[in-house]
Amino acid sequence: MTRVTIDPATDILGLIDVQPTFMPGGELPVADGAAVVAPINRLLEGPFQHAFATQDWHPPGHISFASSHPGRAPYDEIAVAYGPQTLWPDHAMQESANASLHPGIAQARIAVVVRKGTFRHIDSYSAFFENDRTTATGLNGWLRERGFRRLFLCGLATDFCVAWSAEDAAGLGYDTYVIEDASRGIRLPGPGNRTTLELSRERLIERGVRFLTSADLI
Ligand code: VGL
Ligand code: ZN
Repeated sequence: MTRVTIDPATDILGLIDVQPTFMPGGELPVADGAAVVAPINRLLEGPFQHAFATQDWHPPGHISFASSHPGRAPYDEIAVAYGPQTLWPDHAMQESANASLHPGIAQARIAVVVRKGTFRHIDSYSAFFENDRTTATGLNGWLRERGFRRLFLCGLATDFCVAWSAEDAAGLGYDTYVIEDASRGIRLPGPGNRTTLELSRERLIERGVRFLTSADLI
């Protein structure tokens, strides 16, 4: 990837679910998940002047919790009203300490925080739409009113919430980038002996999302 010069007026850094619940010691730990904090802080002190952050923020009994479906286990897939739903350990519990933004993140430049997954009967991976693909979070309106046109996404997990956010962002017409060294994936096994990380990367590239590392941004 060639270098990308950041224009702080129209480029924004998007922190997806940088919450201890998704890091080692949390309820749904992503391997090496805490490693995203240092590169994200460098980006927040460096080229970007504006960032948004999402927080996964689930009520008790949330539809995505395996514990809400008797006889089911985490990582099973079930059918719900809006399609397939992967089940997870209970995580990102509203108002729990592990659902806060990671306390090591420099928050000065985070202009808006969007909470998602707050409806008990709909999961939400994307920063833009809940998993029914129609309930909007409002982030698109905020970004447009503020004049942002290029989104640089990072955080947890690359193959779920970052990927779904990037796919929606590209579909909404933003120039969309994923910063790989500032993201980590869950890597569930998928079809054809491939992981959800590999599958999501391919799907995103097909949709015009570009992958880069934080060293490419100046
Ligand atoms: C996420 C699974 C369940 C994520 C959130 O942040 O990628 N994954 N909830
Ligand atoms: Zn969740």
